Amino acid sequence: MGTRARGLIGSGAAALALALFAAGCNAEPERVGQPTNGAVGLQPAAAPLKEQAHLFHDAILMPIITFICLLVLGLLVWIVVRYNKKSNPVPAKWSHNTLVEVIWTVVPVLILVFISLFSFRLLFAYHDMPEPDLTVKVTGNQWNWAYEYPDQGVPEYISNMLPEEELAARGLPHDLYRLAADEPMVVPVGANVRLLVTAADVIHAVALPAFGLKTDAVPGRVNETWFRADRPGVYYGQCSELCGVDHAFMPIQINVVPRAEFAAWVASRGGSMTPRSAAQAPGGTAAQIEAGTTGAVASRNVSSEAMAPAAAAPVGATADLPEAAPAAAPAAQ
Ligand SMILES: [Cu+2]
Repeated sequence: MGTRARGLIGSGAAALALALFAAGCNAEPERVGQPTNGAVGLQPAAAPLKEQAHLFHDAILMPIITFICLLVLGLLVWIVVRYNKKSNPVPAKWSHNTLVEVIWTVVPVLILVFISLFSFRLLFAYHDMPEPDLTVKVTGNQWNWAYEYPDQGVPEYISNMLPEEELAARGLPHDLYRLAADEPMVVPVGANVRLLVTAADVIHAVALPAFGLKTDAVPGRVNETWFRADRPGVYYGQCSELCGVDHAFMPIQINVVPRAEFAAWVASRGGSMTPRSAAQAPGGTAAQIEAGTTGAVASRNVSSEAMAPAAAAPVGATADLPEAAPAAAPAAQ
């Protein structure tokens, strides 16, 4: 086969691939809270952190990546055309050029520093959680998730994947297989939700693309993250740390509902919207859950009044302390 014929076949294949790619992009309208068949790019944002992540990806990373790819491609084509054996029969003999080496070292450093400015801003946005309106304790198990609302007194419940046959029974599309759960996490719209994430056996990870969530669930440790869902809806994510044979079967479903509906849901679970004290909450308050760990978050958001007496008290003297004090005791030991 001649070079020309091969070239024609090559460009034909490229055009076909492009057409298929474009057709795939427009296969169906983009969905919020779940993947879209054939779509390319990030899922639509439904929370401020994800919006910032989109901005970072679309406005900073993609232009830089595209520019670098085109630049390298251009250089490559130039070298191939201009310096092949036919066009350049007598090659140059030099092997170093200090100026060029300085440029290709300094310019990438400047590009990385530029990216890092925006990257750190996003990282700080994740770290600087606003005052939480709600705390949900999330525990990864082989192979399901457990959710608990310590401040509302909603005891821990297990969220399992909805079996394939159950989807049709509930009138859900088959696309939601391995995304839909039988007992979702429920949160009110517009609330700052703090997630305290841990695991009971091996490492799992909470990931929900529409909110920009991804946090490891590590046994013996509590990791903290947050989100605020801007609009009601049903949002889907999955465990994102290979955790065993059923790793692909432990989805995360978060239902974002109006506040009144959330209050009704809490009541249906035997909880109450009035925050409970340490003594009343069945599994301890959010502060207790945090204080019970030795991880980095152990002292965050635990009030100083709660921490101080426990730190000073000898072991066994906790009975005389204010109600919240036992919460801090494990952290002080
Ligand atoms: Cu997993």
